[in-house]
Amino acid sequence: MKNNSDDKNSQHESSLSSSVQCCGYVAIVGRPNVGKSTLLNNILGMKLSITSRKPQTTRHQILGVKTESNVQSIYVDTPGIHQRRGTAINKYMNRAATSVLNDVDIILLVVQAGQWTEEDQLIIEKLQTVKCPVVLVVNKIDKLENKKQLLPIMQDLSAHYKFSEIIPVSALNGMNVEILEEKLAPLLPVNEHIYSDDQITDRSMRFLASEIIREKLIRELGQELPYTSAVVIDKYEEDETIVHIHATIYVESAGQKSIIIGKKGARLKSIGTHARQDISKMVGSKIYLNLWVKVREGWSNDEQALRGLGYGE
Ligand SMILES: Nc1nc2c(ncn2[C@@H]2O[C@H](COP(=O)(O)OP(=O)(O)OP(=O)(O)O)[C@@H](O)[C@H]2O)c(=O)[nH]1
Ligand SMILES: [Mg+2]
Repeated sequence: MKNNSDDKNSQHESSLSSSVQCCGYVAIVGRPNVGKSTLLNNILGMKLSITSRKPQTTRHQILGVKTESNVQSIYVDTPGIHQRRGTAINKYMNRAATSVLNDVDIILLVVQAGQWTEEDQLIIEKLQTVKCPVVLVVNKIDKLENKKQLLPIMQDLSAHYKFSEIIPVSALNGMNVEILEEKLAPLLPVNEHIYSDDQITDRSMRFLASEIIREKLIRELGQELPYTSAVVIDKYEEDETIVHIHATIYVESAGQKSIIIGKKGARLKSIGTHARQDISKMVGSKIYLNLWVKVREGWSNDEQALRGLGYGE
């Protein structure tokens, strides 16, 4: 992933204002629910990565590309690094997050203002061996009742690691996000752009559609849903006027299946309606969406089943 370009960095100062191209990878890491995906979406100015109030929403690395004149930033949203039960899906998610640490040009460590936890500390320990600059993003500052709290919070945080910058932001309302981007640009290496200027992600519409369905599932079910559900797209076919999508939601028990389907199918219908609206907005055409729910016992702790459901390395 990383651009091998240390030798080119001397050209960097002049490059930001010249025609020399800069391009690099920026990992967005942090414990679950601190606002990593919301930050990526705010930077891109569009909804690419799914978000929710529930921790452990993001399960895969999601690449979001932003190109502005000669600077291309390739952001990598990651699952929240956590200490929960060691099931195969949890291990997969932690691997997907930590594997980027030694393979990018900049790391954004996202924390929540005023809420330093053991999981944040765990990530600091993982950062001890990284060579690239680490920028601390102190998110959700809109939630601070007293803005005077911010300075002491930032001072305390600076003791945890030698961060190259500490930037307070609100990923939700965009406060300071542009300032964050301005701080990142000079840290990107001189390198040719990897993606074309209009490309936003390397993920397929098929993948993004499955993520949207999963988001609606999480949002619709809230606390009732254990994070043992997965969405697989069985069919994705476009014709001139409509995209036909058949998808299956896999859960681990008959009880979970009936919760998702709801009374007379009302819940599944609502999940489908919301998903269809968002997928239609993303694809820019009409969507026919057919959703099924199936039970596959124990999939979340079964490496082979996980791969079958799209959680492969
Ligand atoms: N008030 C406030 N809420 C925020 C902010 N950023 C994110 N949130 C909310 O925090 C929750 C979690 O946001 P996500 O972006 O899904 O968090 P994440 O770090 O990607 O979470 P995982 O993918 O589970 O690791 C959502 O309800 C967001 O709306 C912020 O700046 N201010
Ligand atoms: Mg996320």
